[in-house]
Amino acid sequence: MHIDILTVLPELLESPFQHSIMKRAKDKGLLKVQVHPLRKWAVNEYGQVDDYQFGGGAGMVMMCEPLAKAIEELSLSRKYDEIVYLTPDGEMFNQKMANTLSLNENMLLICGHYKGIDQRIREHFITREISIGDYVLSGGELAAAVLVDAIGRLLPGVLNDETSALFDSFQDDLLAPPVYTRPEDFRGWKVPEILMSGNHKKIEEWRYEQSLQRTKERRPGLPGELSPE
Ligand code: 6GU
Repeated sequence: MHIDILTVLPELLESPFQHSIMKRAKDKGLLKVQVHPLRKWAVNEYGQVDDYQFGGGAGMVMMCEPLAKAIEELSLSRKYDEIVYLTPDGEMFNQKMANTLSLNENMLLICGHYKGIDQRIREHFITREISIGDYVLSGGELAAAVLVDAIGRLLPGVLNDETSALFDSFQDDLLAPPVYTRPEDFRGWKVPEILMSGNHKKIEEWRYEQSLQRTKERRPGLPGELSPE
């Protein structure tokens, strides 16, 4: 998968994809992330990409021209399956959406800033608007990083048995069960006996029960909790 990210703050996205699983995805050639500074398409020599909003009011709006030029130029090299605008009024991101988006070949992510981007760009170029939760971030960059991480780890070949996505929280609409490692007794706090039994069938049953119970307590609305089996 190839992901282009358009941003006024490219520095903010230098590190997130250079570690751990994202690094492995990159090293294996399964995921390429390219960050493009929007100021490259600025309207003047001062690097201007935003302006006051029509109708008055506080806050700047990201202008049409830099965004349109950037999107059109980037679209010459790649046929995008989705051009995504990260915005708090977008569709709420979840695991199901990550699964769907992981099937794409090429995506362009656009990070908003200030009051957001001119509505005409949203109407004429953007194919999908996504929010990562009901709170406001100062810009779309961290949201873009969240998307790339959640999607990147789902690409076939990125995870191995040890890190398999099959047992992630949410993958079956249930939260993951509790986990333990050595020592078996830490300060008198013991690991549940069943996990030391070697009975894999019983252990799986116990984990499933724990998942159900956790989901019921913490996220009663998740579909897996409403209809077990
Ligand atoms: Cl995608 N952008 C911003 N600026 N804030 C957010 C968000 C996105 N998702 C939740 N809050």
